[in-house]
Amino acid sequence: METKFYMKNRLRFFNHAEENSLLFLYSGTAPVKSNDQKMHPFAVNRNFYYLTGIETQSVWLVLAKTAGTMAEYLFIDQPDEEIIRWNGKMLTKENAAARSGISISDVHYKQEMDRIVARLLGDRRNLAAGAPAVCLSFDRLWMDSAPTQMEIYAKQLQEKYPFVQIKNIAPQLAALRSVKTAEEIQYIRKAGDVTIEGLRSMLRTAKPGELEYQWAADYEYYVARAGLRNAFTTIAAAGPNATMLHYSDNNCTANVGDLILFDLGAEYRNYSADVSRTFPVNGKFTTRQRELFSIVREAMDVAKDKMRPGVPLPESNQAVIDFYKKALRTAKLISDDSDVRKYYYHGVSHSLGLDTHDPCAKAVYEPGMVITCEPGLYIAEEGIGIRLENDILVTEGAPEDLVGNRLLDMDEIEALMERG
Ligand SMILES: [Mn+2]
Repeated sequence: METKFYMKNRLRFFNHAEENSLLFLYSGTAPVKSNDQKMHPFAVNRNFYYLTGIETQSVWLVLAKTAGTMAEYLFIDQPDEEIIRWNGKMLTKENAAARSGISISDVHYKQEMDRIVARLLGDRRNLAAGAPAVCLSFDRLWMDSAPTQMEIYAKQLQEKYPFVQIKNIAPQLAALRSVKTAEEIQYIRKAGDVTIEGLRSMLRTAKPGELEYQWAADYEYYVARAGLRNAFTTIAAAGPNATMLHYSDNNCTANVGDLILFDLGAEYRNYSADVSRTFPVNGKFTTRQRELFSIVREAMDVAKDKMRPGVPLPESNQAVIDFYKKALRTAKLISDDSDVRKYYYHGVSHSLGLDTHDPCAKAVYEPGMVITCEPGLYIAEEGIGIRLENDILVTEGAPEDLVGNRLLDMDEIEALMERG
């Protein structure tokens, strides 16, 4: 991604930011096991990354807006020879400036941060305009989990400067991130391409009687060789396991006669693909499996057709439910419309981007949104779970499917899985 992308994002954000405000974003820190160093995979805070392009842990971005001008600061750890000898190169002021487009004179070491923040707040203590607003991105997902570093920092600021007003800018960032640029769309498309190729590669090597994690490993081997990471834990669910939506134990045998459901996604430059496919373990669909697969496949088109500008978001899922009311009767699963939810118990779509479940601040579809389309059907009594998922770009006209029909055609799947 070019530096210009992050500069443009900061400018767009600045245009929405309130006058006389300071914004703080933090890149995050890698998790620690219990007695281990911070060496575990580090996932950068996506809002921070969106505005800086920097993927290093423990970096602060501070933006200050007054009288129509924006000042930008980065605070990084000071490179240390001892740490470099152990862990490799550290982010330098030069790299941070080059990556983000923030002037090198505004990139500082962290020990300077308190002094500079105090000065920025002092500069903005404009009596006419009132107290400065301090905006932070509060993006704690579960309210009963531990406070985030952002929340802890907000509390410290409030204690030290009781006159500031603390505000949450997560919604404004979500609004910006809801609509993708051409580069972002390219990255999601590329992630999807590698995901599909990984699945194709797996279908050539994985065998009936192997464990779910062995199938998953064949897929992940391809993704790793392509130089990509996985955006989330691979779901490989055979037979009845596929009726648990986020089953990821992946430790059961894939048996002849069962279907095996995969929900997975490679990540390219921090942009996620999210794809689901369902295959017959022994390479041949039964008549019943074909019947049910066709229903889910058709539901995908029904939902996708709603993903057009101006259509309220919930309508795509409602279209699937309405379609199932008829289709599941034909498949002899229901006799009452209200029973659809026994076999289909999730939503059909979510926003996709830097997060696999990207924040979305839109009520209707807009061109530039990238969303998933993932109808499913889960029949515990038959030991069958089917989910098919593609990534869709909303355009001015017809929705553009970034994954397309690859590995959705049952004849294509059977031909690929034919073992000589
Ligand atoms: Mn999904």
